[in-house]
Amino acid sequence: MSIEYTDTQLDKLIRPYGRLPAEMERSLDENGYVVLPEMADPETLERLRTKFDEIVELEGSQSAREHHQEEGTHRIANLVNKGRIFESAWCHPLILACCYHMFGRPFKLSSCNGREALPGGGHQPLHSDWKFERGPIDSAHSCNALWAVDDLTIDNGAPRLVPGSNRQMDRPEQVLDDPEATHPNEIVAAVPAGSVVMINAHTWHGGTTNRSGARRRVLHAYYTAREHDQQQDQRRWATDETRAWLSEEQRWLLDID
Ligand SMILES: O=C(O)CCC(=O)C(=O)O
Repeated sequence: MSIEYTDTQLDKLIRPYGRLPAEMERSLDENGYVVLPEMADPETLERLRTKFDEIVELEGSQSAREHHQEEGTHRIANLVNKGRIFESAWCHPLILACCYHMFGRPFKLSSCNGREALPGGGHQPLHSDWKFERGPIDSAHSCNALWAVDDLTIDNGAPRLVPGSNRQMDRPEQVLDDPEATHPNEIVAAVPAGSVVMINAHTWHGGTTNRSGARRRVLHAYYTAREHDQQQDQRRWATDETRAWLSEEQRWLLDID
C-alpha cells in the first residue's frame, strides 16, 4: 500500500523515517509482525527496568488499576503519566511509521502499559487485541509495539504469535477448539532486550509461561485508528506535569488537544 502523509502532526512525528524499507512492509503485511532490533540502548534499558520496578513497588495492589490486572503477572499502566522515560516507547518515529503503514490512516495512542510474567505465570490464550468487527483485511484497527526491556527467551514467557493470522477475519476464540493450546504454526518471539516486536494487533498472539523465572519485563505501546475510543482515555489521565512537557504533535498523538 502506498501512503501519502497528509496529516501535519503525523508527518512531523514520522518524518525521520518516512517510508519503511520494503522488506519491513512485506513482513507487516504478510506475517502481521516485524522485529525491530536495538531500539533502546543499554543505559535506557537499565533506567526502564528501574522505573518499572519502582512503579510495581510503589503502587502495590493498586498497580495497573487504570487498565487491568492479571494473575501471575506484574502489570503497570498509564505510563504516559508515570515518567518521561516512557516517551521513547510510545513516541518512537519508527514505530509510528510502522503503525501508519498498517493503519493506512491517522491513528492515536490507545494505552501504554507494562507487563511481567512472574515465575510459573503469564500464559495467555491466543487472542487478537481487536475484539470487534474487522472490516477490510488490509487495514488495521489496532497495532501493538511490544518492547523487550529484558531478554525474551523461549522459557521466560516471551510472547507467541501465529504469523499470517493478521489476514484471518476470525478471532482465535471464534475458530479454535482451545485458544490456550499450542498452535501448530505459532512462533515464540525470543528477542534480545532493546528489541521491539511490532505487531498488527489482529495477529493472534499471547503471553507464554515464565518457566525459567528469569526477569521478563515488556512494555506495550498500543495504538488505535483515530476514529476509535482509546483503551485509556488519555485526556482523563493526563496530569499537569505531563501536559507541561508534551509537544503539540504528542498531544495530537494522545488526542488530548
Ligand atoms: O506481554 C506479552 O507477552 C503479550 C501480552 C498480551 O498480549 C496481552 O496482555 O494482551
